[in-house]
Amino acid sequence: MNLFTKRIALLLSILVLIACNKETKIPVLSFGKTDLTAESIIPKPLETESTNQGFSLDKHTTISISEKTDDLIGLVGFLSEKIKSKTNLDISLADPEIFQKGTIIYIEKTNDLELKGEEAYELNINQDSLILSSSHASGLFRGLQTVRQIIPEKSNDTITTYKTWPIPTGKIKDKPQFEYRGFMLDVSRHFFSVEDVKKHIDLLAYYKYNYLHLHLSDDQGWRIEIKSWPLLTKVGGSTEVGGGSSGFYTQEDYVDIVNYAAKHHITIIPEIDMPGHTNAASVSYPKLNGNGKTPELYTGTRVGMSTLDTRKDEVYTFIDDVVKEISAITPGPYFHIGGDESHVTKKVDYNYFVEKVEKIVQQHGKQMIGWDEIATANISSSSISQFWRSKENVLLAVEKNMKIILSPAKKAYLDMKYDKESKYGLTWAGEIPVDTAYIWTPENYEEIPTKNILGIEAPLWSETITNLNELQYLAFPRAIGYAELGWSKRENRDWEDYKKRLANQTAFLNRMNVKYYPSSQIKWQK
Ligand code: TNX
Repeated sequence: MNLFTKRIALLLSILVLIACNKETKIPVLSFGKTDLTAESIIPKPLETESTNQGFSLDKHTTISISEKTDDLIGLVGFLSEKIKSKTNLDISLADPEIFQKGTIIYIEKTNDLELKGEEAYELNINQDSLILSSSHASGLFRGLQTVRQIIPEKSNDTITTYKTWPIPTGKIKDKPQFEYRGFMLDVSRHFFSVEDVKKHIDLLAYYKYNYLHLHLSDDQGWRIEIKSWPLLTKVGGSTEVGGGSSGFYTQEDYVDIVNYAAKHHITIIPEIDMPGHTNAASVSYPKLNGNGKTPELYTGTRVGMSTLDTRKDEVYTFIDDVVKEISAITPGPYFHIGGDESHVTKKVDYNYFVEKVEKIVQQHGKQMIGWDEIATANISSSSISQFWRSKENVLLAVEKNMKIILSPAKKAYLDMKYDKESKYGLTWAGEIPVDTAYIWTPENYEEIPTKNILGIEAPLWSETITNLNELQYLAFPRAIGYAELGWSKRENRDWEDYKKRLANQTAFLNRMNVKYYPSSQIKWQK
């Protein structure tokens, strides 16, 4: 190219640029009357107001952010991926230099919100902009789940020449009532792979869970690599309920889960159950054993027959190593020591043990959680009691000014059968149909003062389930209800209203290939 043609080319490109700049906004599309308050959002937001118009999500929509930090860029990636999988639209981060002619999703970090708290968020949806605001990435992440839930399943193909997904306009102000909304998965009785756990995390995130408690050891299996005690997984992780070979997480696997959960603003809580539920540990290292029998691998489902030797120094060296190695790869604040059903540990030995282990956990920088029995020991108010069965124990914890996680078996145990038709599950705490799981008030349970309640957790013990489909059968739909109990205020919860919103989850659950229990209490939408 000579100088003259170069000049012409330059001039032409400037002309093209000017022409582009003259490009105007696409006029807002007008949809029929919408109603944001009628959307099937779960958990139900704190406050919702409708303005009855539509924001068009379509091929011209772009996303903008208030700051170019890794946090926010990560959120944009998450949202684009989810929009793509629901609508097949490619929506990405807008270049601020370039004029945006379509609707805009704006994700903003700001301290100017009326609602306080890291998980609080606001959504302002207008015809041409959808603005999501929070003071923290976790609030933005929770808000994005709401956005995902209000994108229509089907596009509107009649309003213009291209497909549009009209989102109802209005305003949502939202925050959780409890800071702790947990799910527990027992990977000991039956092992679940890293891939399965990740798939489960995807679902928990959609319903705004923020903790995943992994029950990593029990009589039947030790499931996490401890480098200084290698036989734990080699021997103790070799089988499971019903026999056959099983598995365990290497520390790398565990870190992979922790990081995947963190991307979904979910914190992992590791549990090593002790001094009971320790047969797998004692088979691996018989010197730990305290029940006087020769330990052998166990593939049955009885409980309460094993114990560590609570009066042996080596046992505490062992626990120190285990807590140290796991704590080092656990960014969250908690370490769960189990502590349940130690039927063959003398009461005095049990209390002595829990007091010593509490110190070990604290030395490794973690806060101790234990099942409700731990409150019989002389422990600090910073430790947390998880209520599963004994009101007496939980009131002891309240006396000690401890915080309580509510998992009452007769209401919140996901391993209980739904009803007579249930294929999997146990019945010792009763049958828990979908309505029973939902209709109770954690904010006012037994005589526990509300101020002591950290939140709720739904445990899924795995004696009767062996794979992801079976896990999902027991977990869904009940886990969706527990998400709402943890997040939404009592005055916003109503079974009749919830039932309809739950029925509308089918499209999502089917898209995610979730094998939920199709309870006849719900009129599932086809
Ligand atoms: C009781 S709940 C247990 C578990 C069993 C579960 C079965 C608790 C702290 N201990 O070891 O798996 O019942 O429902």
